[in-house]
Amino acid sequence: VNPNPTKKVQVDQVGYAPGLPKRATLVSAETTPQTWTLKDSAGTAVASGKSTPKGADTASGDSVHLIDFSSFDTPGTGYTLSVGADTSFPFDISADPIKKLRYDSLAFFYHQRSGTPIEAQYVGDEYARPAGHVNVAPNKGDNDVPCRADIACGYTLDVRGGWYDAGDHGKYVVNGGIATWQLLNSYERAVRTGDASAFADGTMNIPERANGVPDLLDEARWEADFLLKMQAPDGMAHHKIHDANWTALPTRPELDDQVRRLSATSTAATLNLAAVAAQGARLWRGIDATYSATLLTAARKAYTAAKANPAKLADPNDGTGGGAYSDDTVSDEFYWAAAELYTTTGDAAYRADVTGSPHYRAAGLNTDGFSWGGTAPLGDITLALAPNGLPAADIAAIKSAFATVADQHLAYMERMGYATPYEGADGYVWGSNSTVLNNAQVLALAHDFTGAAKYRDGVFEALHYVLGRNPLSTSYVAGYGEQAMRNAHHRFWAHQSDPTLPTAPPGSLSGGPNSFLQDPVAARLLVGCPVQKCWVDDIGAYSVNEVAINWNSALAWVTGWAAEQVGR
Ligand code: 9MR
Repeated sequence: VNPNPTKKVQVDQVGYAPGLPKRATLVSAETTPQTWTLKDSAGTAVASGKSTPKGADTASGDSVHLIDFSSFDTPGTGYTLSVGADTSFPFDISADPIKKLRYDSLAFFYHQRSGTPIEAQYVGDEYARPAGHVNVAPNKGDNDVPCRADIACGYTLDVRGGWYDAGDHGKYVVNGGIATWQLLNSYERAVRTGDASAFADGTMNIPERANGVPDLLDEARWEADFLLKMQAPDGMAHHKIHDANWTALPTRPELDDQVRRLSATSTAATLNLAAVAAQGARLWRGIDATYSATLLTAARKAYTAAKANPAKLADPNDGTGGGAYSDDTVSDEFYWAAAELYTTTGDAAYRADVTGSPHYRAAGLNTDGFSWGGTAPLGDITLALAPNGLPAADIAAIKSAFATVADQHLAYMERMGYATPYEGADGYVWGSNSTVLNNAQVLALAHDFTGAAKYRDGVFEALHYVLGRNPLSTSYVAGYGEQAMRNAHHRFWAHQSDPTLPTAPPGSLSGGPNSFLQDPVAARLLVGCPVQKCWVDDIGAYSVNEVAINWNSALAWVTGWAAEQVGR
């Protein structure tokens, strides 16, 4: 069924960092410890030991043993682990791959830019393409977009730019919001830890690489500018803009001939704009004061408009030509936006909305973490990270909630065959790899707040899962690992549909196992799958193998954090 053959010895196919725990999983029904051998690239045995039988593992359906080879710590490439006749994929003991992935995961966003040519000098010939959606035939363009007929807002908007959300050509304010926030949060955290030089001008391959501004801010601004353009005259933000009908695979962005349409404004989109614009206002304050002021004005206006329209929900059935991104609970978006506005301005009114929110002090933080539809923890993270005037005891309570939830993750990870901060007792959702990585961010913050090594080790366990220590012996990050995702659901990186087009570029993250089988390919191939095996590397399997900006932003945040830990 799955074109990717599986191994009996499952390792992170990319690398284990020196000085940190190194674990692998053996698939075996034996009830007694098995002898494992670590070999170097010449095939010489350099270490050996015994596995620990763990029995049947629920998430994978495998009978497993744990292999712990932490005591071997000699950097090198091309190591393998063997048990009997079974040998793992090769891997490095090195911090270098994670330092590289920090940048490749960010490069994804330049690839996804709309409204501008993607130039070979930044991405290489195979990924270069003309600008999409700038009104060059057959494109209809995002220059002058009317509202959908059933809304008839009475104006058109120029909403060129931004990032395409995923494998489609839609651009969604809800989702653009969390993705931009996560990149900006990575930067804001790095400023506080002294690691901001990692994102300095000239660190990324983008057109703005010599403009005197940190490159991560430049990339985030590409989307922040789009979010600003989605603001209606009344201060509300349009929920999304996308094609009138779904296009076929493949469809190059510049050849998309569908009519483009704005959906109605929504409270959730408006609060995403308010939150990100307020966050951006404080980050650009000392870098571009004019832009900072523009962002803050837009954020205040959006927040006011959302309070006047507190329950304007996006239509959950509006899924033709683009995703719905509907969300029936917006108290979390209100909290997030108020937290960003209060942190940036110190205004009493925003403070009252923060402290009066049911989400205050990470009240609802749990092992579900955060996502595009659940954004309260983003407000908590900002309040815990950036100086503000809230009582020290309340900030301490937020930080301790992160440690409490991180301990819950570690407790079940201890029991899992393929340890990852997503137990999946109720299944794995669409984009499960982002759940894993967002929960890894919770673990990382617990480490930041407490200094406890166990949380750091949990973050690296999550990365090992994503990079190949999983029951499918697959790295979910393209270009990383011997058997890595290639055939992402994407209209341009559609090599599987058209061999003249490229595969997914290095550093792009597959959505990952989704046990609800929500596309025809998954429904045909994956019936009965244990949750961690509900995945296939097929371009048609969009509910398991798409890429998306809010997933790569999670990968970028976590790899940036991990690279900092191992000393870049
Ligand atoms: O990530 C989204 C996931 O949480 C939803 O369950 C799913 C179905 O509504 O949509 C996902 O987002 C997709 C969006 O709707 C359209 N662009 C591609 C996104 C990633 O698959």
